Amino acid sequence: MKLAEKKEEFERRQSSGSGGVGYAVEKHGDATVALVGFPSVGKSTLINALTNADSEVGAYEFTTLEVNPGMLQYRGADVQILDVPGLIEGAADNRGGGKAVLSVVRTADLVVFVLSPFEVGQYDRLRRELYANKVRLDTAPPDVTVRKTGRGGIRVTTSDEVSLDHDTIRSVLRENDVVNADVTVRGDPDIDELVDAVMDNREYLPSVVAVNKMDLIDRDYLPTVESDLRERGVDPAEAVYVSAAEKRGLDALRERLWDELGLVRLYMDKPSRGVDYEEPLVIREGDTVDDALQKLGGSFVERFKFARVTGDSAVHDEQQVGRDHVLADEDVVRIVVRK
Ligand SMILES: Nc1nc2c(ncn2[C@@H]2O[C@H](COP(=O)(O)OP(=O)(O)OP(=O)(O)O)[C@@H](O)[C@H]2O)c(=O)[nH]1
Ligand SMILES: [Mg+2]
Repeated sequence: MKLAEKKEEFERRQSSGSGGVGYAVEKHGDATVALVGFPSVGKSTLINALTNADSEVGAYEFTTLEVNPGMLQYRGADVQILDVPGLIEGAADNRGGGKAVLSVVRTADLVVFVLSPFEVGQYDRLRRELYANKVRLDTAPPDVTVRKTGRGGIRVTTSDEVSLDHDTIRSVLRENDVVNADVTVRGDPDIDELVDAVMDNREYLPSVVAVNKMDLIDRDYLPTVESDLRERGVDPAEAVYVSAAEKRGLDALRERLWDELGLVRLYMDKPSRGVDYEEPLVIREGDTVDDALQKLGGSFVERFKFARVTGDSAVHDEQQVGRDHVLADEDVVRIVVRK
């Protein structure tokens, strides 16, 4: 596409009112990571360096107008990475077609903020857009259960740490159309978090900060970047510094993505074929034998008798476990099925 056409396309999207175009993104692989950043911070350059993707790179803004997926093969897992169009302030109100981009981001398992060392302040603005699009980052869902009942009003139970009083809790719930319910609140949510708990359309995602274009800065500019990060609540030691153009820092970034995704590799011990260390079955932290069976598909779910597990989740080698057993990374698992 020519630059002029791009501009036109961008303006068309700007004015296309609510919703705008949607992106059909098929989820592939074991987990999905979205690269989020302002235009021209180097998202496409980064996905090209990390994966097999071939996403257009341009020295002007809004080079990417589609969602481009790439696959990162790492430690036996397939991690899908999404290069999305640049976000700008007002994206959640659909500026620059931002709404469609944000809805793709919502489906990811991890958000990577891509920043330029000269514009670290974009971080706050990106987080605000995601917040407005009901994405909650780096926080666990509030510990609130709402069980709707037929009548009897709102009955509230709170644990000791809760600072909201019962009347406030009741009125927040009523404002959100909960009339009759048994409500249990634990922890110490504020009002916004309580609202989040009542609405079931919030996405809770972890995030990573990647500062790209590090090749452009001098050593003595680094403290500025670090203090800019600190000012925004990002521990500089937690950020990953890369140069997508020069392919530097990419190993650290891959490792960081891996850690944040919390994937669990299972080496399946297949009858008469031995243990498959090449292509692990990949599940999530906290997943059970049952989740592994679901992922295996076929008749494993119905015919399951027990599993034998060797590894960190087992108390001894070849431990016999049932469906509810929580598995650990690099467990060796043999599934025993009924004939
Ligand atoms: N020096 C340097 N330039 C980079 C780096 N990464 C990307 N660039 C340049 O920055 C410009 C924008 O890169 P893109 O990858 O197209 O940026 P983008 O974030 O995908 O931009 P949009 O698609 O418009 O949102 C291009 O000229 C790239 O060559 C880097 O690590 N160092
Ligand atoms: Mg791009």
